[in-house]
Amino acid sequence: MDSNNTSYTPLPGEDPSAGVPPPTHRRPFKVFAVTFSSVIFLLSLVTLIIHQGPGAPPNTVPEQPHHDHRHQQPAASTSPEPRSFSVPRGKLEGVSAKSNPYFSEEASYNWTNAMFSWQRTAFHFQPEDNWMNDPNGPLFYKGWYHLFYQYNPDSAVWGNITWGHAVSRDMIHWLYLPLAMVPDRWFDANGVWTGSATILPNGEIMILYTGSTNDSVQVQNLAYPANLSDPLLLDWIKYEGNPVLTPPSGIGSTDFRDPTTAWIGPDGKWRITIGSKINTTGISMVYTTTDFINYELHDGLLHEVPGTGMWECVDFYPVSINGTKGLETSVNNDGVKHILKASLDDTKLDHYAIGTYFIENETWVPDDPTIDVGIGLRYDYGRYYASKTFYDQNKERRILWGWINETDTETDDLEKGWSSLQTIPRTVLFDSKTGTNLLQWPVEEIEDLRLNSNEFTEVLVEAGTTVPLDIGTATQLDIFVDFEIELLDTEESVNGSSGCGDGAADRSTFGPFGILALADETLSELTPVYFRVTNSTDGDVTTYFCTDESRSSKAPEVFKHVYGGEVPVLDGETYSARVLVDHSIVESYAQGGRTVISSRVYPTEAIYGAARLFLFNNATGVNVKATLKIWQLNSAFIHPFPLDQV
Ligand code: DQQ
Repeated sequence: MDSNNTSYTPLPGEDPSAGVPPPTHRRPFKVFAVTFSSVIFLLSLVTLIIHQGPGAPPNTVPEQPHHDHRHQQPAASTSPEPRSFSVPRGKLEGVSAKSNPYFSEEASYNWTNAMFSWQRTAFHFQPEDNWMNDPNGPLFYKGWYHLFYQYNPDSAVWGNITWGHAVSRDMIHWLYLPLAMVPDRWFDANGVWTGSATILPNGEIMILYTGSTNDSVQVQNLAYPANLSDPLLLDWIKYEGNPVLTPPSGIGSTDFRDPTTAWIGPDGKWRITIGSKINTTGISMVYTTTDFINYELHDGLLHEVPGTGMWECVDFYPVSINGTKGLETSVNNDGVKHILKASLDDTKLDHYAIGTYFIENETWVPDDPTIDVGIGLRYDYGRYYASKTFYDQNKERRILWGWINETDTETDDLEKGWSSLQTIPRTVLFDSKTGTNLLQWPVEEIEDLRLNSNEFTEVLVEAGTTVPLDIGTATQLDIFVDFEIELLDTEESVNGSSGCGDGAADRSTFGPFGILALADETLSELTPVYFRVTNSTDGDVTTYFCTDESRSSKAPEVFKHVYGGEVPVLDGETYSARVLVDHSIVESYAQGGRTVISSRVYPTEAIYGAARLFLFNNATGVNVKATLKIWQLNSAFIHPFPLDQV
């Protein structure tokens, strides 16, 4: 990127002479925001709140031009047809990386440094620069949360994979440490790939990770801390006898990766599971060990699902059926269910299912085979992959990490100099009210970032209108919103299409209604997060929670999707959402975390002080009343660890 780029037109409220704010040190533009928002709010009252009769309310989210066709949810690209593709990096090596093809020869949008800089997040974990993918071996040790991650120290694209390392006291503010492991042995010469940590009862820590060997065979390796008295766990020793596991007979040499955290049975043996495939059936194998060096492969599989392809980053853990605390990985009794998660290499989606673990024959059986692993529930219906949980013994909770890839092009990533982030760590609990899904929720520590807040009570959003929310700048937010719906006197009663429709502009009787995040004042860019309620003639009501990226950016090369999934709304519940806005990520939780969507968006105008927040209601048959509490969020402190001062 040319740092002297002159094509950039300063945004309202942005002082071009002030330069670009440093990526990890943003503060809300408070003074500007108050003035700007007040003016815009008054203008908006005149121009934007449109009242019409219930018969023909206007469409508050303009439709896309006809050529920009979108498919039904969950995910459909709205980008122009790509003209030149290359094989995504990593695929040839039997592993996933950036899944979108990139435009090798096409000019990208005329991005400015200020636009690129704005895209960097303020409170999501990102390395200082370059490429990151899967979270690895998360653990809590001697007062520090440790996060390792798949990291290319040389470039903003996948390759030369090492283990990056950072520590935190609260999983929000992070300190980068030196690389934990690099590909320096024959058994990981082509990459130190994904793995998990197990803390043994005697305090030892075992890390099992996949190495891609000098011959690109996937093997499992053991590593352990050089010095257990070091709370930072700076140095790691790779076991001299590595690899401890090679692909068993019948398993492809590039289809054997990502060992889980181990759990121990009453027989004193540890178990791990590793994902693979046989033809197109996704599988998970179980190994037992007593010393993490010698292993026995169990006859039969923990589980398999035909047609789901290679299972990457399998995760397996118990959840309490009625409790409110997370469980250590080895807990197994009548009060628990077990979650099996696989990251599907073919679709790049993370699927989980709820079921029962039978340790006597090392099998797991789903509660409902129609929503088995890979064909039913997802952790996140947006851009999300390669997740991993760990048990946080510090606060007795299970924490879920997930990798959020970019949806721009590799070309843009190389210009920016970085790619990917991790979600806000989420607590995971079984939803005892529905009994059919997990609840994910941002860790409570994020609340320490809260600054000032605004509250709005029962704001009427009539069918076909938008309502601006006067909150100042809207790039770092923690939004809580509750919607109540009020039926209009209309002939319409049945909503024909299901799912998220064709995006937020696709009107139906009972939706969509929601918020417009990262919108500019003229609504030329916006990211709707919304509910869409559908019913049928026989009275079944289904609610979908969705995000529509199709108008999120004017940059044509950015991939844009309509994302979403079904969300249970129980009798007496309002339609509730929590939305974290952090520059280029909009992370949305419906009904207390039953359905979650992470969206990456790259606005060109709705940035810095021009980013605003609206309510919208594009239903034809209901008015909605919205009650909100919205906090501005501070930036997290994410910097190198001052090791020279220790
Ligand atoms: N990423 C790692 C693999 C894993 C994949 C390589 C999932 O171990 O299967 O970077 O994103």
